[in-house]
Parts: sequence; structure tokens; C-alpha cells
Amino acid sequence: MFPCDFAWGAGSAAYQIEGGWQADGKGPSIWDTFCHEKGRVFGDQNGDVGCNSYELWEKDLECIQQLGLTHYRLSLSWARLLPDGTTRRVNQKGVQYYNKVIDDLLACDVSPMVTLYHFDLPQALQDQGGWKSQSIATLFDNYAKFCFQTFGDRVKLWLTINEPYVCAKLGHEDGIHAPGFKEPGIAAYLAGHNMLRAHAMAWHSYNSTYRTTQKGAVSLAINSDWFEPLRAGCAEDIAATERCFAFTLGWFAWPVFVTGDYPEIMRSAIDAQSKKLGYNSSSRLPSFSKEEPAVLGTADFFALNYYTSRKVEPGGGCGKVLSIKTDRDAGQVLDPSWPICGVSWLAVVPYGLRKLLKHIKYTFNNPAVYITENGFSQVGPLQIEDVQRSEFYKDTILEVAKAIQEDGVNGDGVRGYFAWSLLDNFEWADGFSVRFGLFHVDFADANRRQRMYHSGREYAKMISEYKRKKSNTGQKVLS
Ligand code: PNW
Repeated sequence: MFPCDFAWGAGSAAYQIEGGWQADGKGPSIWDTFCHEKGRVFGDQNGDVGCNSYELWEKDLECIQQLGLTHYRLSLSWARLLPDGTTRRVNQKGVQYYNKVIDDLLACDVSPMVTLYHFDLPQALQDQGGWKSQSIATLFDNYAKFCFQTFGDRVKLWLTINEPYVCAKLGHEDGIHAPGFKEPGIAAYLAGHNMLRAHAMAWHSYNSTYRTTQKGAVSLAINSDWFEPLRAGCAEDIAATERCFAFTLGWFAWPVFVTGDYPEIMRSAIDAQSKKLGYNSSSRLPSFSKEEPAVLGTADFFALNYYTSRKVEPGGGCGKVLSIKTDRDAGQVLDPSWPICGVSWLAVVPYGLRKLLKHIKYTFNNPAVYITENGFSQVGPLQIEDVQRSEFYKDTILEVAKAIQEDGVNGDGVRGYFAWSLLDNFEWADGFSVRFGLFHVDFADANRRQRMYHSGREYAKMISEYKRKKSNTGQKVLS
């Protein structure tokens, strides 16, 4: 049973698809810098051209229409709109580009869901300290206000920051995403903290200045795997599983949805390791200042990016150096029965999404939920008949239906599902070697020829079936 206004979408992100990295006055972002350094990305590839959506947007729109999407999730490139990251100078060509995208979508009866930040910080702001710097929150808030002001008459679903976890950990702890810092156990907590501050400020700005006239909703996209104990009923494994949740989902969802602060499990684990390793400052995980706008309650819905699941046992806590892994003290393994798709981190576990939705319902007080990302990747030669991915989408969407129907994740419940991704695109550190698209993109072709995968056809069928039933039954819709 999918509600009558269920959102059927697909997603993308500016740096992954747009190209036009220097076009019409765009400023450089940290991903431009990162990719242009040798040895950072698979094959030293970059998003200079990407899917060339900056020039070929109309073709993307055709793909969106062929799928029959009701919603399209895109992100804005901060440095395309504000080349040096500040509102001192607005790049009107950038504004025009996004105005056209948004207007075209609406003219086709597709609602935009817009992410303000999807990993691509203006380089000018990185040069001033980036997410590690306190002042980034105000700069982000100014950028957010500019976007609400400029596009908010038409955009009703906003995401401030995509996956602060990935941005903090992969960018500041592991160094495999831009800005490429390897400062384990310290920088990620600081960057994550400033992302939460930035998000909260932007939400408050929307709430106090734009909400009454624009009537939209604002959240942040939080990624989490589904975690379960390796040995069912084993107390150590259960405790380790709780730590995994605290250090992933809880890190960003707890402050926003539960207490206004980090999960107690997380803080005490970090403090204990600091002590053990003789790190004097107890403040690796910063605290929220009472002087600043509260972070609690700064989401109008829960935006979940779900990809995979993990079995958990204790492990890693004996590390001799500071790191998130040492703090978390939990090892994550894959169940051998789970098939692997494309990339090694991505085991196919559709039921994990159902369990996670139920977990979110009970942990975060039954919020409205949009699944803002979920997908399946391919590597290797072109397989237009991607049967395995088609099965993945069918199985996963069935699990969403079960969550709604059998677990009672309804009422406010699940409001929408966004497949990742509309197009094959620049998959960050994996470059173009990993393909998540519902459409194949030929990156050797100057026109970036697009071809719908079998999975795209299947997803389109599911959506049209939903629309058909909706027009027959009016209110509630049988899946
Ligand atoms: C998400 N990992 O990022 C992003 O939001 C998308 O832009 C991306 O294309 C998608 O997932 C698929 O990867 C992730 O290495 C990037 O664990 C890397 C990881 C997870 C998520």
C-alpha cells in the first residue's frame, strides 16, 4: 500500500553529472582540485565533463520523462552559483542554469528535490579551512538563504547536506574523498560537527524567513547501513551493533531528532579511547553551544540513503592510534549469503531497508521518511539487460511496501523512494568505472549518448502501474 502522493524519483549530484567545471564563471570546488591531483581517483579521471548535463540538460529531462518520475533529486553546485563561496558575487549564468532545470521539471509535472551540498565545497572556502573551520556554518547559511530566496518559490523539498558521514569520514579521516585529509580520530568529528551546525542554521533560516510563504520542507540526507549482530543473541555483538548505529546513523540523526546532542554511546566511547591513548583534550567530539540555534528539531522529515547491510562483532578497539575505528570498536563483516554487486562495499540486502525503516520509526519518533538514495552498481562491460539490478529494485521496493503495510511505517511514514541514480555518472573515487545509472551513458561519445537499462524499463513499469492504480482507486494504492 503506497500512499496516494508517494514520490517516485531518481537522484543525481552536481559534480557527478554536470561537467562544465569552468563554464560561464563557475568557481572551482574541492572535487575539481582533488581530481586534478594525480593518484586520487581511479584512472586519474575527473568530472570536468561528466555527463555534460550543464550543456545537455534537456537530454536528462527526456530520461526523467521516459521513466515517468514524479520527483527528481538534483544538487546545486555552490561554486557555480557563488564562485568564491560567498554572496559577495553571484554568478547569474549559474542561476539561469538551475532556473531552467527547475522550470523545465515543473513544466513536465516533476517536482524537484534539491540538495544544497553534495560533497563539492567551493575551493575558496576550503582555502579558509573548509568544514574544519567554525565560520563555515555562517557561510553555508548565507548560501542556503540565497538558494531559498532564489529558487524556493518553486522548490518545496530541500536537503541541506548530503551524507555528512561520508563527507566527514571519507573526506577527513580516510582521505579518499575531497579534500583528502587523513587526520584520523579528530578532523571527521570536527567537520561533522560544523556540518550539523551549518544544517541547523539553514533550517532555522528557512523556518523563520521562508516557511510561511514558500511552504516547503527541509532536512538533511543521512546515510546508514542496516547493522545486525553477527551472532544472534550474543551480548557483545549486540553492544557492538549499537555502537555501529551510534557512529553512523546516530552521529547525525541523534542530535537532530532525539536530544540535540550526540548519542551517549558515541561520546563515552570516544572519551574512553582518548583517555586510554593519552589524548588530553576530552573534546575530540565537540559539544553544541547553548548560544547557537538548537540543532534538535531541525528536520521536517527523515531523508535516508540506504545501500547495504553489515553483520557486527566487537573489534578494532585495541588500536594504538586515534581513529573512528578504534573509538567504535566494532568489526563489520558481510554475510556470505549476500550477493555483491559492482563495488566491494555493496552487498545486496533488500530486507535491510525494511528493518532500517522500522528502526527509524521507533528510534526517531515516527518521522515522515523519504528514501533519498538506494541503488545497485555495475562494473565492467556494458550490460543493458541488467537483470540482476532489475531484481534488486523489485525486491527492494517490495521491502518498502512491506514496511508500510506490515510494520506500520505509515501515517507519516514512508513518503517516497529515489533510485540512485538517474544516469551512470562520475562515481567519486571510483571515477567512471562504477555505474549506478538507470540509463547507460557512453562517456566516449561527445553527446554522452544515453540508453535506458532494462532496470530503467522495469522501474518505469512499476511507476506507471502505481499511477494507473492511483487513477482507478483514487485514494489508497495497492502495491
Ligand atoms: C553516496 N562508500 O556516496 C552518494 O550520496 C552518491 O553521490 C554516490 O554516488 C552513492 O552513494 C553511491 O556510492 C557514497 O565508499 C560514496 O562507502 C561512497 C560510499 C558510500 C556512499
